[in-house]
Amino acid sequence: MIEVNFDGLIGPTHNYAGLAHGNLASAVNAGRTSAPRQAALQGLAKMRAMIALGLPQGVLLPHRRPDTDWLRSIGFSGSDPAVLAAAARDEPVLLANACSASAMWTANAATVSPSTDTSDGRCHLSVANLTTMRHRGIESVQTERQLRLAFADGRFFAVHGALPAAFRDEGAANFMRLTTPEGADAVEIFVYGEAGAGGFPARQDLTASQAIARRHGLAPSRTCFAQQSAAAIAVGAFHNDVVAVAHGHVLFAHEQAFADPIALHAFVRDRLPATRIVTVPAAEVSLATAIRSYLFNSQLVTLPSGDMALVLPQESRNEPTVWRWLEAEVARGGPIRRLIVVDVRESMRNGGGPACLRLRVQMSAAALATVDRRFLLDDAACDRIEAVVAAEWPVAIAPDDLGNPDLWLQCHRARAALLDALGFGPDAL
Ligand code: SUG
Repeated sequence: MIEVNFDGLIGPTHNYAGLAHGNLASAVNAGRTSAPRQAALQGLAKMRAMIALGLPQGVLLPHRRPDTDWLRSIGFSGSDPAVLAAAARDEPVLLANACSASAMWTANAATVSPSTDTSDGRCHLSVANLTTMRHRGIESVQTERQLRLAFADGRFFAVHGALPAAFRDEGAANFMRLTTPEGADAVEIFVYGEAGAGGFPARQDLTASQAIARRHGLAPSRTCFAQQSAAAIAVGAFHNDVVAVAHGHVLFAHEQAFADPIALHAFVRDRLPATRIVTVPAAEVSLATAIRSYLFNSQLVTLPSGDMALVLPQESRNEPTVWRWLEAEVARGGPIRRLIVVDVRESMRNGGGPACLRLRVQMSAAALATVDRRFLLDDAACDRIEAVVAAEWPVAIAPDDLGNPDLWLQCHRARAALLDALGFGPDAL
């Protein structure tokens, strides 16, 4: 099986509107001036870094923002400029929702079960409904369009639309998969939250996770539903992937990530005895520090050499206790052999680290050969994207700019230029 990371390219409307309750970075940075061009270039540099490591890399494209279709669905009418002008005048918060570039965090785009885990032997992808946050709930329509295009061959892939809104689902950010070292057997772990922790919403509920496991045809004996700890949600772990990450036979997690870590470890060890569980003790890195530094929102990847590397945000490098722990862990000879630091600061200020920016899809070579090439990157495709970003993406967006008609036009044009450069028709997505 080949694992491909599909990163969300950061869209031209990237801004700090403070829309995500319970996500501390979003709250702290609300009202700041954003740098969309720099943000997209940072994300692209991460994709290039992965390619340079010899890893296959894909991309998902920014959604059309401001989303005038969404504004029409809630009662604004007329041409695009009329819809946007009325929203700016009467409902600036709804306009901010319609402008959010949050589709960049593709770990929330869908949950993916590879073909080896499913009853029909196809790779199943369930689009996340993201209904807890209004600005994120907008995403599922365009996400589904892209996934249906990218993974169109029904012999290998099954794409499911979003669950009904009453089931709160935030996709792969609350999902982990572990395998034997050779990758033959796997378990899938769904992590859900209970409402009310610290007054913050739990954004993934158990019924949603169960529904996805059912749709994907997962074997109950190899599927686990683990509850996120209330302490983690209360200090800002709005998704499991800010306190834990799994890849291959390695589970890397904070000691306080789960409500019942002993039961989770037993489930995993029972089925996959070779699993390496790397736990960071609270006494060495507190939950608050882990969340501030986004230590666990890193990409755990297997390099072509067979060694595992952790792709971390610069913020982890800057946090002395975190970096000390990581260096000691590598020196101990654990499964993580290399630390690779990337700068995704613009995304981080909205609570999105390296792992938030990517959706993993594991597939066979035959399945990969059917994926729409326009969603797969090489250096030449990165160059094409970079040229459009450098020419078209806004340099800065201050909060008041969201009401500026010139910005709306610039952002719609920028995305259209990108679609054109990548060979998509104007209405393909
Ligand atoms: O849903 N931030 C996102 C960050 C998502 C991170 N993803 C993962 N952990 N996988 C969120 O909270 C902030 C946007 C704003 O405030 O304007 C935002 O939506």
